[in-house]
Amino acid sequence: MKKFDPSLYFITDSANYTEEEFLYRVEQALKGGVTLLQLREKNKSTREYIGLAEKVHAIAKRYNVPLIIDDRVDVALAVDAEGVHLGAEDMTIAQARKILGEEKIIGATAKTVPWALDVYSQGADYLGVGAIYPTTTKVKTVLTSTDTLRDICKAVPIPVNAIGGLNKGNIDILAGIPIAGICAVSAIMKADEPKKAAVELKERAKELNLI
Ligand code: TZP
Ligand code: MG
Repeated sequence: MKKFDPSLYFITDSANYTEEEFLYRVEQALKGGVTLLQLREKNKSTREYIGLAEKVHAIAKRYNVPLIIDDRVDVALAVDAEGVHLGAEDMTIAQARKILGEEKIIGATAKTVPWALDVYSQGADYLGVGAIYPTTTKVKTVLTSTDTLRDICKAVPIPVNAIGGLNKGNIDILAGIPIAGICAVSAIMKADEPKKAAVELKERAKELNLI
């Protein structure tokens, strides 16, 4: 069975960076203790997505951190990434599981308890739930209350991560909710020092007993 640690889940956004700067930031985040990494690209051609995924995967492997590809089962297969993350507009979890087999990690977005139960029953390995706070990252989403987040955590036996606008200054809102980890894009990606940002976010999450 695949093993993964979702406690500090860094989701990338390459927009506004040269490839060199982007890869540098990703590596710095890994140095800072990110435990799971998602490559999230919305505007690249398939070939560009695969090209970047190969480079990111090579770096992630050096830190023993699994690489999850957003949206695209084909891209994940092409680079032999450790998994995919799928939302409401992507292939279903059941379809992806059929294609990828049992060893790959399949993450799902869920914003309600019935939705969480549905994707869990289809074979999802973890859930991303949010947005907890408004986000500046380009995404089609709505806010999810911390009550719903708590209910989802209690409803499914798989790891549940909180996502959306989270940073070291506001994750205290999650205290006492049995999440498995924190997902962050901007708090790490756009930080002056992504390594320091990852270290500090992890420290704060630990202080609050979130991870
Ligand atoms: N799904 C819900 S919110 C979000 C996604 C992909 C973006 C989170 O980005 P940030 O910058 O951590 O708010
Ligand atoms: Mg998606």
